[in-house]
Amino acid sequence: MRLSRVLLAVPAAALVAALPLLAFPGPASAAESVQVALLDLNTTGASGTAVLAATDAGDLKISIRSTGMTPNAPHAQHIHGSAAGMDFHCPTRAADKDGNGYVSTEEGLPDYGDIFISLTTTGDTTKASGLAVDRMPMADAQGNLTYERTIAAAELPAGTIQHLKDLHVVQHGIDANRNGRYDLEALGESTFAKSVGVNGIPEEATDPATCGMVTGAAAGSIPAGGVDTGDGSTVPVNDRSGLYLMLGGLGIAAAAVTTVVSRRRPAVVR
Ligand SMILES: [Cu+2]
Repeated sequence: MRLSRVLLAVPAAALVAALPLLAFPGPASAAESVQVALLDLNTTGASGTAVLAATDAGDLKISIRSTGMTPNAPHAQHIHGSAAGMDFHCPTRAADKDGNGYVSTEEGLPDYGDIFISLTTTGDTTKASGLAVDRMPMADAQGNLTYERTIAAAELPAGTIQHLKDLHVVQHGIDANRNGRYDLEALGESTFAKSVGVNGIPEEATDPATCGMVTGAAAGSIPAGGVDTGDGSTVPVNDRSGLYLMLGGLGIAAAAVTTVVSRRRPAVVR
């Protein structure tokens, strides 16, 4: 039985108690392990650390610990980029094309590239699960988010381990007006969701919170392909179908978030 399955099976209180011990067990015998500093992308105070460790069997173990995340809220998180080309990177504030003070999902896409792996807690990890927030990690009442999962080699996109350097981690979901939830008050509807015809999704739920690039000597290959020009041409329209599906899922999940939160809160507070 995999560790992740075991974790899901234990009581929530025990899980919370065990997480500090389990979050960063170290690279051990990993063939390759890289640490990623997750930096605050939208000045919300969120930050964190991710460790991507390739096992001898070619699996990828991902460990993430973040703070300053929207409390009691799900955070869609992904490995963005490509193993086939383009030197994607985390966006800077210059990516805020509409000047609303926040880099949105679609404003960041030309920089950080499309979803490469969805860092869900269970089940599918492809782009199709990019905004399956019912399977994304929840931040606790203090805004701490801990995530641990090993994705089997067979489930990884081709070239993942060899191209770790071309990839980076993005966590989504911000609370711009710090009222403790995703809503429409601060930033209105998600412009990205609206651009694909989905209305009513809070911008706060989709805006990226943190981004971290894989760096260092053990980070795999030299980036393949050319440097992204930032004009969006590296994100073909037909590649956004997955995101569209995810946003549909987010719409459903957004309605369920309040229920989920109220159900989880007692376990978290305790
Ligand atoms: Cu993402």
